[in-house]
Amino acid sequence: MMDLNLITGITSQLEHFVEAGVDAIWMSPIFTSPMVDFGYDISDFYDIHYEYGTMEDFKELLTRAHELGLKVLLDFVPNHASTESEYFKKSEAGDPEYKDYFMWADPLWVDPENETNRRPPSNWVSQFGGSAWEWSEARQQYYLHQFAVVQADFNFRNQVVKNEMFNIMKFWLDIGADGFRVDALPYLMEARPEDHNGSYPDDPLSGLAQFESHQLGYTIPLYTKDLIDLYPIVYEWRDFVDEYNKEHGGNTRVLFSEGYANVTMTMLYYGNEQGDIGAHFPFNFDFVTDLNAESNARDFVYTILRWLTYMPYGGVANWVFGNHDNNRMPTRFRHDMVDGLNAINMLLPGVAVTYQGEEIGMRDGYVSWEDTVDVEAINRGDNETYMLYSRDPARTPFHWDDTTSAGFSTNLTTWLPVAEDYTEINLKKQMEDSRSHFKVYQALTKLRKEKTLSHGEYDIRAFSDQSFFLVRSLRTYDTYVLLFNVGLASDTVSLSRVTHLTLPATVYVSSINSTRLAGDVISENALTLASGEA
Ligand code: TEU
Repeated sequence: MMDLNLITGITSQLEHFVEAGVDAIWMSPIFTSPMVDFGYDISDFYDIHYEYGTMEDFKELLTRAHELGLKVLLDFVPNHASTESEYFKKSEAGDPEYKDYFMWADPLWVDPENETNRRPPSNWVSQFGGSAWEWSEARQQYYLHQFAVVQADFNFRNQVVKNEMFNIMKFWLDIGADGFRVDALPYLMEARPEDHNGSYPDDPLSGLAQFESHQLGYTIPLYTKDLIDLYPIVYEWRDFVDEYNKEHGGNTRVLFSEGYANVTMTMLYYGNEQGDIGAHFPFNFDFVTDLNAESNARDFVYTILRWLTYMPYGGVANWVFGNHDNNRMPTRFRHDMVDGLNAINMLLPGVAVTYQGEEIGMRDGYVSWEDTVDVEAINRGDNETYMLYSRDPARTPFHWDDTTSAGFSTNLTTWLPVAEDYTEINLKKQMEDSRSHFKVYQALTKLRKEKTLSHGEYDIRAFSDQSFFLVRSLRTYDTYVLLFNVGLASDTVSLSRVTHLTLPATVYVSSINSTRLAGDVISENALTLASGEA
């Protein structure tokens, strides 16, 4: 067998995406990096990380993907650069061109008796724990890092930095990337001393801080997150991508924005009422942050409708069920909800986003403290508490089959250990089994191509605390109905309450824990759904 690296490995398996019915893939960062934060600490924005492959390998991946009709999106990480980057090294050394590339600031206070006793410019905290300010001996100033110490925040009030971001985007679009998932946008801008009597304002302490008399880690990020001046930057990026599309043909290059924020701030990534346009869509994390195994049917309906209600007119919705930062979908919900959740994802209007493994119902892997590599878990946890923070369990290798390391590698040792259940849950088995999560997933991605599902109206309502329905209809085309019992007991529902539904109806897709099969005919008005059945 040919020796494969990460990139040629993906190229060799691109048919999986075609088989699964996927149209586009997003790769987390593949750029040169010391790999402190899974490649989100980029030291060269213009090159491929050596362990992952070469530029030639990546070009080959693009060619093959495009031949197969797949789009390839890259991760664009504008908020910060690795302290190993040339940008940072030159900035720290005071090179005039790079001097203001990052958020440098003098200490707020220095002990006149002992100069090593100094206080950072504000109480701002890093997402990964501890102060967001780090002292540089070389420069005798603090720099800001909203994530790891080695991820220095760019200064977005510096036009040179803003220009450089266009250069980076252009570079990868020229190579053939189809667009970007844009990382950590809420953190792009911070409050300026100029607007706060000359010094960086402290974030207010949360209630918890006063009770536990903790200074760090219990603040409300008022001055470091969701600042209103970050959105125009996103609108400029969209203009850039539109312009690029115009010049190079095709109207298909896209921007998806990543940021956890409340619904109002999130919707601003789409654009504003003044007519500025931003991301093609901001990731919708509601299924990740607001729903879980405890949620009832009304919570599902309410949460789904919130996005659809707040979304600006003409916007494209999207649904995210997991990613590399959160526990896997079957682990946060219940194992028997996998097919029902994939069905909502596919049948709701808008873009369906699948984190690798959701198509086969992969669960979190077990990663011991010794094997933990996630910087957040290491910084914030210890050998007892790390699991509260660790993102590693969702990052263990994909299960291709039941051979060594689940077919991910021919090595017995992989970068994170393979989850133990790989002999039970793997793609090969699910392709062979007559009924499987993967087969359900395939049926759903095929069904999505129906005009009703791509263009139709929707209605969604709870039958009870346990079950809800989603209807998609379009004039004289077929109507599609999803019934889902998210509760723990069986539930009998009355189909007469489902709008647009004419009985009898044909079952198109059913979950592996449904008693019904595709092709079955449903005519009963009192229909009993088992727990988790869709
Ligand atoms: O995450 C951005 C983000 O908002 C994080 O706070 C996220 O909520 C956190 O990782 C949860 O534990 C992006 C990337 O997806 C993440 O992997 C990176 O670590 C982070 O940016 C820094 O680049």
